[in-house]
Amino acid sequence: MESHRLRESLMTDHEEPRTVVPRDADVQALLLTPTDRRTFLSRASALSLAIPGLGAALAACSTGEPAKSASSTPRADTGTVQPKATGAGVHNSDSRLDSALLKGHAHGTTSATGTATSGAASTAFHRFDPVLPPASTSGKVQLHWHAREAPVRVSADTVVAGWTFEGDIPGPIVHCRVGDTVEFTLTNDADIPHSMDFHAAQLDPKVAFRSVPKGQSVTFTFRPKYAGAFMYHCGTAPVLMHIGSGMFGALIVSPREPLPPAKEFVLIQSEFYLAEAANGVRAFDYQKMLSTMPDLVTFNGRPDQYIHEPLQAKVGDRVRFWVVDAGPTHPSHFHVVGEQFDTVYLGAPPGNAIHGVQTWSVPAGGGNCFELVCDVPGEFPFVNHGFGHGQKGAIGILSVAP
Ligand SMILES: [Cu+2]
Repeated sequence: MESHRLRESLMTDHEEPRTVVPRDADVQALLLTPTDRRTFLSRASALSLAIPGLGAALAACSTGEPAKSASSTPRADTGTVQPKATGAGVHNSDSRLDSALLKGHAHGTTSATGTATSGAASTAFHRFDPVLPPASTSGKVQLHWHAREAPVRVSADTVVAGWTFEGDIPGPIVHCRVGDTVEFTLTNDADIPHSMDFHAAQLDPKVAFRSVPKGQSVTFTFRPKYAGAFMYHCGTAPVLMHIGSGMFGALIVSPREPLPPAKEFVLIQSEFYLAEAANGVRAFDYQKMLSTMPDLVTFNGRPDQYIHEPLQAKVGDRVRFWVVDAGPTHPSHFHVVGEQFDTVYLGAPPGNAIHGVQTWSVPAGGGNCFELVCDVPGEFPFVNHGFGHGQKGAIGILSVAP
Protein backbone atom coordinates (compact mmCIF):
# COMPACT_ATOMS: atom_id res chain seq x y z
CA MET A 1 0.00 0.00 0.00
CA GLU A 2 1.32 3.34 -0.90
CA SER A 3 0.23 5.05 2.23
CA HIS A 4 1.37 8.48 1.21
CA ARG A 5 -0.60 8.33 -2.00
CA LEU A 6 -3.65 7.31 -0.04
CA ARG A 7 -3.17 10.15 2.36
CA GLU A 8 -2.75 12.60 -0.49
CA SER A 9 -5.85 11.28 -2.21
CA LEU A 10 -7.83 12.03 0.91
CA MET A 11 -6.28 15.42 1.51
CA THR A 12 -6.52 18.71 -0.25
CA ASP A 13 -5.11 21.98 0.85
CA HIS A 14 -7.90 24.36 1.54
CA GLU A 15 -8.86 27.35 3.55
CA GLU A 16 -10.83 26.56 6.66
CA PRO A 17 -14.32 28.04 6.46
CA ARG A 18 -15.08 30.53 9.14
CA THR A 19 -18.22 29.86 11.05
CA VAL A 20 -20.07 31.75 13.73
CA VAL A 21 -21.62 29.52 16.33
CA PRO A 22 -24.43 31.19 18.23
CA ARG A 23 -24.46 30.39 21.92
CA ASP A 24 -26.76 30.90 24.81
CA ALA A 25 -25.91 34.21 26.39
CA ASP A 26 -25.05 32.71 29.75
CA VAL A 27 -22.80 30.13 28.23
CA GLN A 28 -21.14 32.82 26.16
CA ALA A 29 -20.57 34.80 29.33
CA LEU A 30 -18.85 31.86 30.98
CA LEU A 31 -16.69 31.08 28.01
CA LEU A 32 -15.34 34.58 27.76
CA THR A 33 -12.21 35.05 29.76
CA PRO A 34 -13.38 36.75 32.94
CA THR A 35 -11.55 39.61 34.46
CA ASP A 36 -11.64 38.26 37.96
CA ARG A 37 -12.19 34.98 39.73
CA ARG A 38 -15.33 36.08 41.55
CA THR A 39 -17.04 36.92 38.27
CA PHE A 40 -16.00 33.61 36.82
CA LEU A 41 -17.24 31.62 39.77
CA SER A 42 -20.60 33.35 39.85
CA ARG A 43 -21.11 32.74 36.17
CA ALA A 44 -19.93 29.18 36.44
CA SER A 45 -22.19 28.45 39.40
CA ALA A 46 -25.20 29.17 37.27
CA LEU A 47 -24.04 26.54 34.86
CA SER A 48 -22.95 23.90 37.31
CA LEU A 49 -26.09 21.86 36.89
CA ALA A 50 -25.63 21.80 33.17
CA ILE A 51 -21.98 20.82 33.39
CA PRO A 52 -21.62 18.22 36.14
CA GLY A 53 -17.82 18.17 36.09
CA LEU A 54 -17.83 21.89 36.47
CA GLY A 55 -20.28 21.55 39.31
CA ALA A 56 -17.96 19.12 41.04
CA ALA A 57 -15.08 21.48 40.70
CA LEU A 58 -17.11 24.38 41.93
CA ALA A 59 -18.35 22.40 44.89
CA ALA A 60 -14.76 21.99 45.87
CA CYS A 61 -14.24 25.71 45.35
CA SER A 62 -17.11 26.74 47.57
CA THR A 63 -16.02 29.05 50.31
CA GLY A 64 -19.14 28.92 52.45
CA GLU A 65 -19.48 25.28 53.30
CA PRO A 66 -17.16 22.38 53.78
CA ALA A 67 -17.00 19.90 50.95
CA LYS A 68 -19.47 17.08 51.29
CA SER A 69 -18.03 14.35 53.44
CA ALA A 70 -16.35 11.66 51.41
CA SER A 71 -16.55 9.13 54.19
CA SER A 72 -17.77 5.96 52.58
CA THR A 73 -20.68 7.12 50.49
CA PRO A 74 -22.33 3.93 49.30
CA ARG A 75 -23.93 4.10 45.92
CA ALA A 76 -26.43 1.28 45.50
CA ASP A 77 -24.48 -1.64 44.13
CA THR A 78 -22.25 0.28 41.81
CA GLY A 79 -19.63 2.06 43.83
CA THR A 80 -18.24 3.81 46.86
CA VAL A 81 -15.93 6.62 47.66
CA GLN A 82 -13.27 5.39 50.00
CA PRO A 83 -12.91 7.05 53.40
CA LYS A 84 -9.15 6.68 53.13
CA ALA A 85 -9.03 9.25 50.34
CA THR A 86 -6.30 11.72 51.14
CA GLY A 87 -7.70 15.16 51.65
CA ALA A 88 -11.26 13.88 51.62
CA GLY A 89 -13.95 15.17 53.92
CA VAL A 90 -12.35 18.55 54.36
CA HIS A 91 -12.84 21.86 52.68
CA ASN A 92 -10.78 21.76 49.54
CA SER A 93 -9.88 25.39 49.32
CA ASP A 94 -6.93 24.81 47.07
CA SER A 95 -9.28 23.94 44.26
CA ARG A 96 -9.99 27.62 43.91
CA LEU A 97 -6.95 27.40 41.68
CA ASP A 98 -9.30 25.82 39.16
CA SER A 99 -10.07 29.28 37.94
CA ALA A 100 -6.58 30.69 38.29
CA LEU A 101 -5.77 29.70 34.75
CA LEU A 102 -8.41 32.02 33.46
CA LYS A 103 -7.27 35.23 35.01
CA GLY A 104 -4.52 37.56 34.02
CA HIS A 105 -3.93 36.09 30.59
CA ALA A 106 -4.76 38.83 28.16
CA HIS A 107 -3.71 36.71 25.21
CA GLY A 108 -5.53 33.59 26.26
CA THR A 109 -4.48 30.63 28.26
CA THR A 110 -2.25 27.76 27.27
CA SER A 111 -1.06 24.49 28.76
CA ALA A 112 2.56 25.68 28.97
CA THR A 113 2.57 25.32 32.73
CA GLY A 114 4.76 23.61 35.28
CA THR A 115 6.74 20.75 33.75
CA ALA A 116 4.64 20.52 30.57
CA THR A 117 7.49 21.87 28.47
CA SER A 118 10.49 20.44 30.32
CA GLY A 119 12.79 18.29 28.24
CA ALA A 120 10.68 18.57 25.12
CA ALA A 121 13.60 18.22 22.69
CA SER A 122 14.55 14.83 24.07
CA THR A 123 10.99 13.52 24.16
CA ALA A 124 10.78 10.51 21.85
CA PHE A 125 7.86 9.62 19.60
CA HIS A 126 6.14 6.34 20.23
CA ARG A 127 3.21 4.78 18.43
CA PHE A 128 0.23 4.47 20.77
CA ASP A 129 -0.64 0.77 20.90
CA PRO A 130 -4.31 0.44 19.83
CA VAL A 131 -4.67 -3.25 20.76
CA LEU A 132 -7.23 -3.84 23.50
CA PRO A 133 -5.36 -5.28 26.50
CA PRO A 134 -6.82 -8.40 28.14
CA ALA A 135 -9.44 -7.86 30.83
CA SER A 136 -8.55 -8.66 34.39
CA THR A 137 -9.47 -12.22 35.34
CA SER A 138 -9.62 -11.48 39.06
CA GLY A 139 -12.76 -9.44 38.90
CA LYS A 140 -10.85 -6.47 40.23
CA VAL A 141 -8.90 -3.64 38.65
CA GLN A 142 -6.68 -1.52 40.88
CA LEU A 143 -5.31 1.69 39.43
CA HIS A 144 -3.18 4.36 41.03
CA TRP A 145 -2.50 7.05 38.50
CA HIS A 146 -0.76 10.38 38.62
CA ALA A 147 -1.89 13.61 36.98
CA ARG A 148 1.28 14.97 35.40
CA GLU A 149 2.30 17.82 33.15
CA ALA A 150 4.65 16.47 30.50
CA PRO A 151 5.70 17.11 26.91
CA VAL A 152 4.38 14.52 24.43
CA ARG A 153 5.78 14.07 20.93
CA VAL A 154 2.79 13.49 18.66
CA SER A 155 4.71 13.46 15.38
CA ALA A 156 8.28 13.77 14.11
CA ASP A 157 8.12 17.54 14.24
CA THR A 158 5.55 18.32 16.92
CA VAL A 159 5.85 18.17 20.68
CA VAL A 160 2.89 19.36 22.71
CA ALA A 161 2.78 20.65 26.28
CA GLY A 162 0.51 18.01 27.74
CA TRP A 163 -1.58 17.77 30.85
CA THR A 164 -1.77 14.03 31.26
CA PHE A 165 -2.79 10.96 33.15
CA GLU A 166 0.37 8.89 33.52
CA GLY A 167 2.46 11.02 31.16
CA ASP A 168 0.81 10.25 27.81
CA ILE A 169 -2.03 11.43 25.57
CA PRO A 170 -4.39 9.68 25.76
CA GLY A 171 -4.09 8.10 29.19
CA PRO A 172 -3.83 4.32 29.59
CA ILE A 173 -6.45 2.04 28.04
CA VAL A 174 -8.25 0.08 30.76
CA HIS A 175 -10.25 -3.08 30.13
CA CYS A 176 -12.62 -4.82 32.54
CA ARG A 177 -15.94 -6.65 32.52
CA VAL A 178 -19.40 -5.66 33.66
CA GLY A 179 -19.59 -5.98 37.44
CA ASP A 180 -15.84 -5.98 38.02
CA THR A 181 -14.63 -3.78 40.86
CA VAL A 182 -12.54 -0.82 39.77
CA GLU A 183 -10.53 0.70 42.61
CA PHE A 184 -9.09 3.99 41.45
CA THR A 185 -6.76 6.52 43.02
CA LEU A 186 -5.57 9.73 41.41
CA THR A 187 -2.60 11.57 42.90
CA ASN A 188 -1.97 15.03 41.55
CA ASP A 189 1.68 15.82 40.86
CA ALA A 190 0.90 19.12 39.13
CA ASP A 191 0.57 22.67 40.42
CA ILE A 192 -2.94 22.99 38.98
CA PRO A 193 -5.78 20.95 40.53
CA HIS A 194 -6.97 17.94 38.57
CA SER A 195 -9.64 15.27 38.92
CA MET A 196 -11.03 12.13 37.34
CA ASP A 197 -14.47 11.49 35.86
CA PHE A 198 -15.16 7.94 34.64
CA HIS A 199 -18.21 7.78 32.40
CA ALA A 200 -18.51 4.08 33.29
CA ALA A 201 -19.09 4.94 36.96
CA GLN A 202 -22.19 5.95 38.85
CA LEU A 203 -20.97 8.06 41.76
CA ASP A 204 -21.73 11.42 43.30
CA PRO A 205 -19.50 13.62 41.13
CA LYS A 206 -19.15 16.30 43.80
CA VAL A 207 -17.34 13.74 45.92
CA ALA A 208 -15.69 11.19 43.67
CA PHE A 209 -14.86 13.50 40.78
CA ARG A 210 -13.72 16.43 42.89
CA SER A 211 -10.53 18.29 42.14
CA VAL A 212 -7.44 17.57 44.18
CA PRO A 213 -4.58 20.02 44.68
CA LYS A 214 -0.92 19.21 44.23
CA GLY A 215 0.34 16.36 46.36
CA GLN A 216 -3.11 15.11 47.31
CA SER A 217 -5.15 12.14 46.18
CA VAL A 218 -8.72 11.07 45.64
CA THR A 219 -9.83 7.43 45.81
CA PHE A 220 -13.09 5.85 44.70
CA THR A 221 -14.47 2.48 43.75
CA PHE A 222 -17.11 1.54 41.21
CA ARG A 223 -18.55 -1.42 39.38
CA PRO A 224 -19.47 -0.79 35.74
CA LYS A 225 -23.09 -1.62 35.15
CA TYR A 226 -23.07 -1.67 31.34
CA ALA A 227 -20.72 -2.91 28.65
CA GLY A 228 -19.34 -0.37 26.22
CA ALA A 229 -16.56 2.00 25.27
CA PHE A 230 -16.45 4.66 27.96
CA MET A 231 -14.54 7.90 28.13
CA TYR A 232 -12.71 9.07 31.20
CA HIS A 233 -11.39 12.56 31.66
CA CYS A 234 -10.33 15.27 34.06
CA GLY A 235 -13.41 17.23 35.08
CA THR A 236 -11.72 20.21 36.65
CA ALA A 237 -12.95 23.58 35.46
CA PRO A 238 -12.69 24.68 32.80
CA VAL A 239 -13.32 21.14 31.59
CA LEU A 240 -12.67 22.19 28.00
CA MET A 241 -9.12 23.19 28.90
CA HIS A 242 -8.35 20.01 30.80
CA ILE A 243 -9.75 17.59 28.22
CA GLY A 244 -8.36 19.75 25.45
CA SER A 245 -4.86 19.61 26.96
CA GLY A 246 -4.74 15.82 27.02
CA MET A 247 -6.50 14.55 30.15
CA PHE A 248 -8.71 11.81 28.70
CA GLY A 249 -8.75 8.14 27.81
CA ALA A 250 -10.90 5.02 27.48
CA LEU A 251 -12.24 2.36 29.80
CA ILE A 252 -13.53 -0.59 27.78
CA VAL A 253 -16.15 -2.67 29.56
CA SER A 254 -16.77 -6.09 28.02
CA PRO A 255 -19.96 -8.01 28.80
CA ARG A 256 -19.79 -10.92 31.24
CA GLU A 257 -20.56 -13.33 28.39
CA PRO A 258 -17.74 -12.83 25.89
CA LEU A 259 -18.52 -11.33 22.51
CA PRO A 260 -17.55 -13.40 19.44
CA PRO A 261 -13.77 -13.86 19.15
CA ALA A 262 -12.20 -10.90 17.35
CA LYS A 263 -9.12 -8.78 16.93
CA GLU A 264 -9.97 -5.86 19.18
CA PHE A 265 -8.70 -2.32 18.83
CA VAL A 266 -9.36 0.89 20.73
CA LEU A 267 -9.48 4.21 18.91
CA ILE A 268 -9.90 7.45 20.83
CA GLN A 269 -10.54 10.46 18.65
CA SER A 270 -9.53 13.86 19.96
CA GLU A 271 -8.86 17.36 18.69
CA PHE A 272 -5.70 19.40 19.17
CA TYR A 273 -5.86 23.19 19.37
CA LEU A 274 -2.28 24.39 19.39
CA ALA A 275 -0.43 27.64 19.91
CA GLU A 276 2.63 28.50 17.84
CA ALA A 277 5.80 26.71 18.89
CA ALA A 278 7.88 28.22 21.67
CA ASN A 279 11.19 26.59 22.59
CA GLY A 280 10.26 23.62 20.45
CA VAL A 281 6.91 22.98 22.12
CA ARG A 282 3.36 23.76 21.05
CA ALA A 283 1.07 24.43 23.98
CA PHE A 284 -2.64 23.74 23.91
CA ASP A 285 -4.50 27.01 23.40
CA TYR A 286 -7.73 27.62 25.31
CA GLN A 287 -8.92 30.44 23.08
CA LYS A 288 -8.46 28.21 20.07
CA MET A 289 -10.44 25.46 21.81
CA LEU A 290 -13.29 27.93 22.10
CA SER A 291 -13.07 28.54 18.36
CA THR A 292 -13.67 24.79 17.78
CA MET A 293 -11.34 24.89 14.75
CA PRO A 294 -8.72 22.23 15.52
CA ASP A 295 -5.21 22.02 14.10
CA LEU A 296 -5.17 18.24 14.36
CA VAL A 297 -7.76 15.54 14.84
CA THR A 298 -6.25 12.22 15.82
CA PHE A 299 -6.88 8.63 16.74
CA ASN A 300 -4.99 7.88 19.95
CA GLY A 301 -3.21 11.21 20.09
CA ARG A 302 -1.00 11.14 16.99
CA PRO A 303 -2.06 12.28 13.51
CA ASP A 304 -1.83 9.54 10.85
CA GLN A 305 0.08 7.13 13.09
CA TYR A 306 -1.80 4.09 11.79
CA ILE A 307 -1.10 5.06 8.20
CA HIS A 308 2.59 4.81 8.96
CA GLU A 309 2.10 1.59 10.93
CA PRO A 310 -1.28 -0.02 10.09
CA LEU A 311 -3.45 -2.25 12.24
CA GLN A 312 -3.09 -5.91 11.25
CA ALA A 313 -5.69 -8.61 10.58
CA LYS A 314 -6.19 -11.64 8.32
CA VAL A 315 -8.95 -12.77 6.00
CA GLY A 316 -11.59 -14.49 8.11
CA ASP A 317 -10.92 -12.36 11.18
CA ARG A 318 -13.66 -10.46 12.90
CA VAL A 319 -12.32 -7.02 13.82
CA ARG A 320 -13.85 -5.06 16.66
CA PHE A 321 -13.21 -1.34 17.05
CA TRP A 322 -14.06 0.24 20.37
CA VAL A 323 -14.28 3.90 19.37
CA VAL A 324 -14.38 6.64 21.98
CA ASP A 325 -14.74 10.27 21.05
CA ALA A 326 -12.97 12.41 23.62
CA GLY A 327 -13.74 15.63 21.77
CA PRO A 328 -13.50 17.97 23.49
CA THR A 329 -16.07 19.23 20.96
CA HIS A 330 -16.46 17.34 17.69
CA PRO A 331 -17.96 13.92 16.89
CA SER A 332 -16.35 11.10 14.93
CA HIS A 333 -18.18 9.79 11.85
CA PHE A 334 -16.55 6.38 11.82
CA HIS A 335 -16.24 4.57 8.49
CA VAL A 336 -13.97 1.95 6.96
CA VAL A 337 -13.29 2.44 3.25
CA GLY A 338 -14.02 -0.74 1.26
CA GLU A 339 -15.80 -2.44 4.15
CA GLN A 340 -19.15 -2.45 5.88
CA PHE A 341 -19.82 -2.96 9.54
CA ASP A 342 -21.31 -6.37 10.14
CA THR A 343 -22.54 -5.06 13.51
CA VAL A 344 -22.64 -1.78 15.39
CA TYR A 345 -23.65 -1.96 19.03
CA LEU A 346 -25.45 1.22 19.93
CA GLY A 347 -24.99 0.54 23.63
CA ALA A 348 -24.30 -2.24 26.10
CA PRO A 349 -22.98 -4.94 23.76
CA PRO A 350 -24.24 -7.52 22.85
CA GLY A 351 -27.53 -5.62 23.02
CA ASN A 352 -28.72 -2.88 20.74
CA ALA A 353 -27.05 -4.30 17.64
CA ILE A 354 -27.70 -3.02 14.15
CA HIS A 355 -26.27 -4.63 11.03
CA GLY A 356 -25.00 -3.64 7.61
CA VAL A 357 -23.84 -0.17 8.53
CA GLN A 358 -21.60 2.03 6.40
CA THR A 359 -20.91 4.90 8.86
CA TRP A 360 -21.98 5.64 12.39
CA SER A 361 -21.21 8.63 14.54
CA VAL A 362 -19.68 8.67 17.97
CA PRO A 363 -20.62 11.80 19.90
CA ALA A 364 -18.14 13.81 21.93
CA GLY A 365 -18.07 12.15 25.32
CA GLY A 366 -19.44 8.89 23.92
CA GLY A 367 -18.32 5.51 22.64
CA ASN A 368 -19.56 2.83 20.26
CA CYS A 369 -18.51 -0.66 19.30
CA PHE A 370 -18.05 -1.50 15.60
CA GLU A 371 -17.46 -4.94 14.09
CA LEU A 372 -16.56 -6.05 10.61
CA VAL A 373 -15.57 -9.38 9.13
CA CYS A 374 -12.52 -9.43 6.88
CA ASP A 375 -13.82 -11.20 3.78
CA VAL A 376 -11.19 -9.96 1.35
CA PRO A 377 -7.53 -9.00 1.69
CA GLY A 378 -6.39 -5.44 1.20
CA GLU A 379 -5.63 -2.22 2.95
CA PHE A 380 -8.72 -0.53 4.28
CA PRO A 381 -8.57 3.06 5.50
CA PHE A 382 -10.58 3.74 8.64
CA VAL A 383 -11.55 7.35 8.79
CA ASN A 384 -13.56 10.07 10.36
CA HIS A 385 -15.77 10.55 7.30
CA GLY A 386 -16.32 14.13 8.35
CA PHE A 387 -13.32 14.82 6.16
CA GLY A 388 -12.67 18.34 7.30
CA HIS A 389 -11.50 16.57 10.44
CA GLY A 390 -10.46 13.24 8.91
CA GLN A 391 -7.81 14.92 6.84
CA LYS A 392 -6.36 16.58 9.92
CA GLY A 393 -5.13 13.20 11.10
CA ALA A 394 -8.13 11.06 12.07
CA ILE A 395 -7.30 8.33 9.59
CA GLY A 396 -5.48 5.02 9.62
CA ILE A 397 -5.24 1.72 7.76
CA LEU A 398 -6.49 -1.75 8.60
CA SER A 399 -4.20 -4.12 6.70
CA VAL A 400 -5.88 -7.47 5.98
CA ALA A 401 -3.49 -10.25 4.93
CA PRO A 402 -4.69 -13.15 2.71
CU1 LIG B 1 -7.09 18.38 34.86
